[in-house]
Amino acid sequence: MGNSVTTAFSESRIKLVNDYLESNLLRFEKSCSQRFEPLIEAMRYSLEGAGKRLRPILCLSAAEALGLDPRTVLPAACAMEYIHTYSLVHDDLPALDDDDTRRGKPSSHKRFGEAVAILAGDALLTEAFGQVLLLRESGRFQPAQILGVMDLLSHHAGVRGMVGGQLLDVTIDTSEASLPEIEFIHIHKTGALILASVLIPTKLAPIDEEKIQCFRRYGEAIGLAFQISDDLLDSETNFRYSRGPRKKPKPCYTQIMSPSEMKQKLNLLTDHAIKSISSMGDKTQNLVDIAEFIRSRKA
Ligand code: GRG
Repeated sequence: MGNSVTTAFSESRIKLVNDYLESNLLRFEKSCSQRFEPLIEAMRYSLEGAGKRLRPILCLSAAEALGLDPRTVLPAACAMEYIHTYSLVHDDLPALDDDDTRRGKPSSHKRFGEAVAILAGDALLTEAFGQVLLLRESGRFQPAQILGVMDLLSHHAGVRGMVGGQLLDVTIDTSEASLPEIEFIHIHKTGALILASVLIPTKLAPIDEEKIQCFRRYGEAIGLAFQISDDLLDSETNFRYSRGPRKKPKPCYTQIMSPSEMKQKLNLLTDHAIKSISSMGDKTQNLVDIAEFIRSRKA
């Protein structure tokens, strides 16, 4: 990586993540029966494409802010991309959102059929935990630290995090949704994985509780800010409507806030995120850049 990697979303940093993702797919190909190739092809298909790599980039940037070599946390950063990608594959299925496209191309079930798409999602989720175990390869981390990362991932991706939030997203009666309810859903459905990406390095470096809380406040604020920016982008294109079995609008900020109120909230959350890490010095610059990216993103 050398000194060329200076900004959060620089080409070389995205390449670092993409190369690592690809190297692990090649590992699977080498270590499993050729008969499982179609599964790896479907995993690769969904991992590739126009993904921003927000979660791995957050993890690398948080590691940097703590003085860790970002390369040492790549396995956990890529585990976050695995979990995020599985959630997109499953969310696109006819039983959920029934979306035909994802990351600029046909969604997984459109390309491979529902059965393979479900299994590719299952494989990405399961292998994410295998990826975390690869943290041991740098020789820098203790088993207890790696277990801490596992604990964080299961907490934020499962019942207490993204999957719990997704349950509410698909079952809530949106006509009665209040702001606290919509935020509760977003904090879990979208925010939890973003927060976990920021918190992973705190499990891998000596760090006091006060600093952990700074990272937590930052991660919570950008998690919600990201969802607001997503809803804002959607409101500029089309109203968010599920074609899936719900056949009704998804819970989103657009239902209860005007675009200018949403922009105001997005600004407040972004400012709060940046302030939360302001006492930690210039190693946090990439985290600041990511918050600014979320504030003004156009895609
Ligand atoms: C199916 C268990 C399960 C969960 C699905 C994340 C999610 C939960 C569904 C996706 C629906 C959605 C569009 C949510 C809005 C926020 C979001 C996560 C957008 C997609 O994330 P990006 O913009 O995607 O980071 P890329 O492709 O850039 O990685």
